[in-house]
Amino acid sequence: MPDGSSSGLSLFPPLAETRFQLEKLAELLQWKDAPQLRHWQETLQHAEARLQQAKVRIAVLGAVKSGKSTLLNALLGADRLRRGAGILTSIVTRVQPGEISRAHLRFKSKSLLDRQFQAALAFLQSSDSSLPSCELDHASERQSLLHWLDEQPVAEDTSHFGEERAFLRACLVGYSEAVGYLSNSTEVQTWSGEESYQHQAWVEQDARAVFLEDLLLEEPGWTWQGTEIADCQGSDSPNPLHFVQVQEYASRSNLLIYVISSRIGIRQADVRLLRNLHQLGLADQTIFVINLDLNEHEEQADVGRITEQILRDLRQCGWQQPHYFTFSALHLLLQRKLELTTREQKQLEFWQDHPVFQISANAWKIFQEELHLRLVHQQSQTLLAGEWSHWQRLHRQVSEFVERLQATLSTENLDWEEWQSELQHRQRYLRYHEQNLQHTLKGGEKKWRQHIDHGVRALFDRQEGRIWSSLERFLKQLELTSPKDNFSPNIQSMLWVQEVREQLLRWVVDEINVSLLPEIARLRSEITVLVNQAVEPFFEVLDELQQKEYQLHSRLQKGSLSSIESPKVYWQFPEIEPISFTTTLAFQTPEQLRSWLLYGQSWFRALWRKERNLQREFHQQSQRELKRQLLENLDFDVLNYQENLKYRYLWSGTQQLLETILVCWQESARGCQADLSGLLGQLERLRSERKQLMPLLLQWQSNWRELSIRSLPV
Ligand SMILES: Nc1nc2c(ncn2[C@@H]2O[C@H](COP(=O)(O)OP(=O)(O)OP(=O)(O)O)[C@@H](O)[C@H]2O)c(=O)[nH]1
Ligand SMILES: [Mg+2]
Repeated sequence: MPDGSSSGLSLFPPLAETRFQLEKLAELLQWKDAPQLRHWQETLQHAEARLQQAKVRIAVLGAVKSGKSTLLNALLGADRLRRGAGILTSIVTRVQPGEISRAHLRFKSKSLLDRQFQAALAFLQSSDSSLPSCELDHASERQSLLHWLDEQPVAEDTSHFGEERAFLRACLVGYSEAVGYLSNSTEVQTWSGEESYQHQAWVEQDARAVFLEDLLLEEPGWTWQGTEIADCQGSDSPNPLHFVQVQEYASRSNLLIYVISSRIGIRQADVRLLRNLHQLGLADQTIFVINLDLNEHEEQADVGRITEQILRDLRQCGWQQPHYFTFSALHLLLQRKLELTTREQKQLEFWQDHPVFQISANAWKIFQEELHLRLVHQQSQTLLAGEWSHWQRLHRQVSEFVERLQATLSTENLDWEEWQSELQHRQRYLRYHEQNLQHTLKGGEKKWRQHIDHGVRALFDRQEGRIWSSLERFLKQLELTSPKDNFSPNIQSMLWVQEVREQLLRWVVDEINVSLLPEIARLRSEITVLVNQAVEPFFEVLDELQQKEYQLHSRLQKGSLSSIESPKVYWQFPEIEPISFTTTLAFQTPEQLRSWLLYGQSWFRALWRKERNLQREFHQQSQRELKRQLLENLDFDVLNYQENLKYRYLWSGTQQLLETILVCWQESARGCQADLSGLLGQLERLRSERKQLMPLLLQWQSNWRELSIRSLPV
């Protein structure tokens, strides 16, 4: 049964209610097409669209089978994410709130898939020239390759290409089912309602998961608006790229929930990931869930013992006083889930009188409260501060508008001329400031661009930058393993290529990303602060103007609305997917591999003719050549990454930020030119109705004021 204790977090500020109240006002005044009201409604729509993008992110992390998906399901109150034995989570599965269940699956583009497929094929071809070539869209070629893979005995020295074999197989087996979703661009497939369960089949089988690039679920059970929670791959997943995806998602998250199974405790892979999170500066954002396996622990003392052990291990990883919760995710899921299988029913009954039951239930409650607090805090303090001020301005403007209207309706002889001239004065004043704002943004662009340029250049400087010094250290320490006795130079070359690729990947994850990702975050926040500082005075102009007007006309008591302190203008860097250093790096393309392979073969022939110390020479020369090739590739890839980071991420984000700021300023400026001239035609009618209208307006005002008081930032 759902316990209903997860209270939802509403979008902050309360846009939907604001829209509702504005509609009500239009109704009261029977004035649906008033330009001023329409302007405010549009302002709200824009804010809503921006807030749809802005997300507080929560990453659920942990080892394989620690219960990550189970915990997420417990939070949703339904079995929405596939859970069970084996490595199921092959892709970061993101969950956002939605009115009904929806699954959005983004498929790889045809060209990306082809590239990956041909690269894997090139590896295998090196080991066996009888391997047929294959274009994925040729059914007969697929069939013969699959046949070859099934029939060919796996020789000892080719067993190293297990990963490539598995990938090729998955592509071949799943292709006919996936082909409908593949095209030249990335395709998004959406399943709604009952159909949305189909997504589970796509993530749990390799023959389908290989075609996927991204998976987003909308779930009514996830009620925290403006947030996203992600079920990440296990820290000990055998696929090294999974670790990268987890690292990258975690580094963008505001909160991390690390799940540790009480049955298993902390494993070696956890230690690596935990240290990594620490280095990324995410320690304070991490909370731990010790997932109790109720079948394993008969009594409380046992739980205590295990908890102690886990805490000791966490201290080793850098958490002196970890924030942790101890409960059984499966138990809570079964309690909340609506339809139970007979087995689940039995399990639940069996646990009914379990001595640890109460500890688990209490911890769950506190866990949810903690989650709520942290999310609200994140939303109000950082993410939405700018939007909050924007909304607050609109709120004040509408109040002012209604008060003016009331004044107009209750005065018999209104001095329109005075009113008009005041409005014109305001318009001139704001136009002047708008021009200034635009000048400031134009002038700032050059400075900010330079700031980004310097920052990125400092990171990637060949002499002094951290990235190259780290890459050079990598190249220096790189040692190829000795060749096998019965080596075939073809296979040996490919094995070395693979070996180097894996080592490089690991190096980037453990040595480079841990400093690169925080540096990028720092650069992003520096730019954000600089831009905010530059535009702040312009928002102050708006606020001052309004404050003055507002105090003049306001009949509200001091101590209510006007005394509420708004947070400082704080516009956030927009949501753009960061560029991944790891996936930009070398040895991705089959061409590079092929050229290396050709090189290896010619070397072998040349050496063979000389017939001396073949193996050692081959080893040494290969190492030299591979390092040279790698360096060449790295030169190109790092430059490529650097440019993308600068232009496609930092600069493009800054431009978006500037656009948003300008639009918001203009919206607010227009909103405070509360132009009642459009009202002239309506005035006689409204005046004749004022006896009924005034009390209704008063009532409306009190609801309107209520909105603002309820939405105070925490
Ligand atoms: N007995 C018991 N089983 C549990 C508990 N939590 C999870 N399980 C089971 O353990 C299995 C693995 O749980 P998942 O939630 O799929 O684990 P995961 O961490 O998402 O695993 P991957 O996605 O493969 O990394 C599932 O069959 C769960 O039902 C628990 O507290 N007690
Ligand atoms: Mg899982």
